[in-house]
Amino acid sequence: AAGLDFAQIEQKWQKRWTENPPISPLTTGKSYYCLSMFPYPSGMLHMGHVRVYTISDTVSRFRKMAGYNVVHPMGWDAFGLPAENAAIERNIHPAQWTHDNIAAMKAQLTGLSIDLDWSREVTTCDPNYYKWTQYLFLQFYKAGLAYQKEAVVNWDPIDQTVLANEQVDAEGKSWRSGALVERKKLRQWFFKITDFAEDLLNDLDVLKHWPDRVKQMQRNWIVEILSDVLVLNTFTKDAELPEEMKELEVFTSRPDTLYGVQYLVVAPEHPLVSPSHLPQEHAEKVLSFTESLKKVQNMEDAENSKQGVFTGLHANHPLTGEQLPIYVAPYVISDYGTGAVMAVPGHDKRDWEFAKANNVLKEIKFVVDPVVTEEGQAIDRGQPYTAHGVLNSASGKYQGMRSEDAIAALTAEAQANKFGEPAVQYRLRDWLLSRQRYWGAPIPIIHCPTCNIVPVPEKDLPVELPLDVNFKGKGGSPLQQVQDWVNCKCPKCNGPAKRDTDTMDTFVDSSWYYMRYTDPHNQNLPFDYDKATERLPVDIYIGGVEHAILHLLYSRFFSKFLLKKGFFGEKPEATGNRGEPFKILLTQGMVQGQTFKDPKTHRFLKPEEVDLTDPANPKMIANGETPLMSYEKMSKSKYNGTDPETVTNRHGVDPTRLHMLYKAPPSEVLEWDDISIVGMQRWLSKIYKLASSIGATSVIPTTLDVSKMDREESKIYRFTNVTINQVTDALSVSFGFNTAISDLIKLSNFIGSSSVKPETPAYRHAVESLVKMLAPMAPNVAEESWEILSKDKQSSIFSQQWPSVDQKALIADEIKCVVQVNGKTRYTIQIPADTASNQAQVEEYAKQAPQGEKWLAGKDIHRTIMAKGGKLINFLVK
Ligand code: ANZ
Ligand code: ZN
Repeated sequence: AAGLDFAQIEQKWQKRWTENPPISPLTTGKSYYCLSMFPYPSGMLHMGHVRVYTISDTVSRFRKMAGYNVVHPMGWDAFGLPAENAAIERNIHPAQWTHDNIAAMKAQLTGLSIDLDWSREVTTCDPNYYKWTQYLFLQFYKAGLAYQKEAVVNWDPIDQTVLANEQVDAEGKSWRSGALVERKKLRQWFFKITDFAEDLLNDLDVLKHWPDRVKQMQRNWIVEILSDVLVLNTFTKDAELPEEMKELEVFTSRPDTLYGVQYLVVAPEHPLVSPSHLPQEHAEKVLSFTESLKKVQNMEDAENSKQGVFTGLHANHPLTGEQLPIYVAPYVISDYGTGAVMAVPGHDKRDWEFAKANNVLKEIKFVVDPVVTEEGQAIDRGQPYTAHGVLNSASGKYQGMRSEDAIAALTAEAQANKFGEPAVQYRLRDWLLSRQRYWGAPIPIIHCPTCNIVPVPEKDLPVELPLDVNFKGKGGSPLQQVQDWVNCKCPKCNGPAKRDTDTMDTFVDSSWYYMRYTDPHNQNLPFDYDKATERLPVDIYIGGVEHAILHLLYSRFFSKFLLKKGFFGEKPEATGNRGEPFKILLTQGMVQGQTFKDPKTHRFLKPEEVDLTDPANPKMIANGETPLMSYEKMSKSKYNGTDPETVTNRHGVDPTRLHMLYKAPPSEVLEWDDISIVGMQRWLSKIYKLASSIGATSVIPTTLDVSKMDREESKIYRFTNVTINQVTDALSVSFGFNTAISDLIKLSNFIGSSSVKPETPAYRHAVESLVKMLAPMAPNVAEESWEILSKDKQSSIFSQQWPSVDQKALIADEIKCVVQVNGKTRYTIQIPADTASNQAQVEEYAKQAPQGEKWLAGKDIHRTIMAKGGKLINFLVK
């Protein structure tokens, strides 16, 4: 490629920056927290990483030059399944595997010239980090926000172990044993994130600088469509129900079927199902039924079963007053809706099956009919009619109404008569955080036969992972087999007890890492109050849209909780922020790879099967035919992956970074090919040449005065200022890095074709500003060029102040133009200087001016004469 030896320049500067980090100008006294999502240490950066870290590096370097005290940290989301798999498959300890990968990726990041604050590095699998993850778990526990309950898990019956969803294949089989995975109930730990559902929903409105799409995804995750919750009155002759039990809330999406309700069903876990509430003669039977369900191995079977028993309780139908029996059955799920349903066997399949199986009804009611029934054609009553339709004579005054209208009408009636209301249905479930796996932060809980659940005292944290474990053993988590770790003393009664052998979901680790970065070496607390308050919220968070839901939601939950608990405060600028952790969210689009397919067989072609000598005209090597070409998500099976190191070795780091930023705006898909990187290489060489051509001979006066410049100088000075204005906006507000680059290309072209003498301050100002603005995106070539431009050879471009805009130079250069009509001066106008030679344009300005209406509108202009270089224009009218 043309000119520069990129590899040599990169090595030179990466070495110097490491030995002697440039000192930022720090002129604003303000802090800026630039965060990119920390990677999983898989061992290799991929192109998506290159994109996200190039963006955050650009923002961070720009902010430093603009005088901010910037934090741009990096760390490792280092717990998780792949490390454990490596242990099983390759006999290498997860800790070793992880640390080797971190070392490799750290070198790769440095190789990409990403300027990171390594003194703040955090690694989630380091006991110094997970000690505080455990500490935070205990804070949630003490606040009643971490609790245990039974939950359904994927169970491998051969390996006797719990599987993550990702370990179950599409056919529902275990990735390891191949056994058909069962769904089994086990005691699991949960975070009560649902307590924060309302705040997590409403506070999305605080997030003015988040993409609407992400906010909508969060909204949809937290809350579902408005449905109707109807409240029905329960009553019983035999038992005295406490006040709060006298109303039974059912959740229904079909209020139009209200007249068809024939009984009610509650979930086995419903509070109504308690011996003290049930009539004596039923209590025993109900309890032995609910007990029997706890022993069920496969929950799906129970949910699908039609089993159930009568509770002995009744409720009044809110419209007909009819007494409806209340049943308990596992087909009603406890944590969905209100855990109780109004059963409409005529229109709901599950209710129908339950009624038939338990023989609970003499006759099934039908209240909704299909809209079009041909005369005389009988409706099939051998099955429930589940679709919307038209209400029949069984629905009283609603007869003839369509379901859609009846839903609204019955909801209104329920509201008016206070037996029901439309409600927000939270979709959000509590967060199941325990994992039956080794490579995670142990849950700091001890189970004692006498004291039950005992939190590990804070002074005993961290509960360290034992290193000597057998990964290939069968039956539960490897931790369960480490007897001398599992067996411990109860901190309360000192008796023999056992540690909880579950570890935490890795999303727990990543829900607070950005807080730890504010004070990563704190030995006494997760982070210091003042340090966190000073830095939070994060100013900009950059990462993949695949984390738009869970990671961001969990982080918001942690941040809100910790603010509430006083772990940090809100600095004055953050008032009203309501503990939101991330001010600006920039979700970067996917990097897609160039994909080739055989046009006949649609088989993916390997790189060695395609001839790319003429990149615009690919050929299949086998037969010379043109392959099908598309851009698709990079994957091994499509042979369309690109390895960052190969790209940077071939084309240079700076050209790769620029190409990445230039090809698409950050949030859009980037179709990666390296055909045009050569354009970036040439441009960088051109900038280097511009710098070389003026060297370090002259110095820019501290103030440049546009009014004292000659015409050409003022032109280049204005152009430079307009560019500074646009590029500054792109790097601080719009994040349109692609337009910033095209503005800089225009500036370099303008300089290249300008007739201004290189010795003039205006010319030097243009070149220096160009190089400074290039620096955040192409740091190596900018620094190399700066070494030439600067008299002080020790000074780094990253210690320079970001170019400021001279407002005077932004005002367009204008001249006064006298307008005459038939030789008589009538008015004057201001016109842009660079249009003064364009007669048609000046005529337009004159006509459009306010006085043009009076003097020129409707007149028959037969000739126009322009004189004095646009300073006078004479209209000859009849
Ligand atoms: C009466 C009815 C009549 C229903 C009808 C359906 C059809 P979606 O739309 O998926 O949210 N339901 C409510 N809570 C339940 C629970 N905890 N466990 C099991 N089922 C439950 O489902 C809402 C419907 O699912 C509700 O509307 C309720 O049955 C049932 F012709 O109420 B429906
Ligand atoms: Zn005890």
